[in-house]
Amino acid sequence: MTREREIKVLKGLKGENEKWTAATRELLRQNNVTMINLIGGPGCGKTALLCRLVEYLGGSSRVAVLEGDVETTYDARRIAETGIPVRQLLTGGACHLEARLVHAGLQELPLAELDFVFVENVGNLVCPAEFDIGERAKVAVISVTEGEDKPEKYPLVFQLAGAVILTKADLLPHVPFDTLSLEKHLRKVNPSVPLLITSALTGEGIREAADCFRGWRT
Ligand SMILES: Nc1nc2c(ncn2[C@@H]2O[C@H](COP(=O)(O)OP(=O)(O)OP(=O)(O)O)[C@@H](O)[C@H]2O)c(=O)[nH]1
Ligand SMILES: [Mg+2]
Repeated sequence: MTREREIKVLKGLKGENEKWTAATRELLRQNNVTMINLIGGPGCGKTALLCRLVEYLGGSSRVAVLEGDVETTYDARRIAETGIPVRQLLTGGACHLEARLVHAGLQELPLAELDFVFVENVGNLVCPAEFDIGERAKVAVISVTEGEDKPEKYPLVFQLAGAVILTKADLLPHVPFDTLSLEKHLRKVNPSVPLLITSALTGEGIREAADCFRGWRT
């Protein structure tokens, strides 16, 4: 006796994401734009870093930002104060940006007039790493108040990153954070990724970060 069975075939979220990732890569190629995906936990200093970076990169390169958040336009307003083009992308609850939303944001930027688009992903060290958005590179951002062990505890973003940026270095004299220990944990998951030590407050390391990103244009 045969019994009817309903089998649900769930097309992966990732499949849909890959379609938009490919479209974005083509769009960026046509316009010769380098897109960089900043990923880090809530409050690690992504927006502050971008505001400082714009000062250094802005002299020689044309830069825009896509700001990813669950809610609010606070960060887009902070970036807008620097005078560069910015669009706020709201996920309405999702813990990461998906390629389709990023693609829509890019369409609203003057791509033909740009060299770099920085995407500030939703504050989260896990989910954003799992979703490509068509970027040239991911950058893992971690602050000195988060603990040296994070690369081993949240390895994916550190494995995939083209650079790791340590932020808030001005706080090092005041917090029990050992940069050499961070590097040891990082090397266990990624032996060769550059580690850049920065402070948006003092400007330390921002020039080096800008130079690193300029190197990705060639
Ligand atoms: N001392 C110090 N504080 C910093 C630095 N960068 C950021 N902060 C502070 O850290 C807090 C969070 O900074 P944001 O730039 O908003 O961090 P974010 O990663 O963009 O935060 P979300 O977008 O909410 O995930 C703010 O109070 C900043 O003033 C820094 O280099 N040094
Ligand atoms: Mg921010």
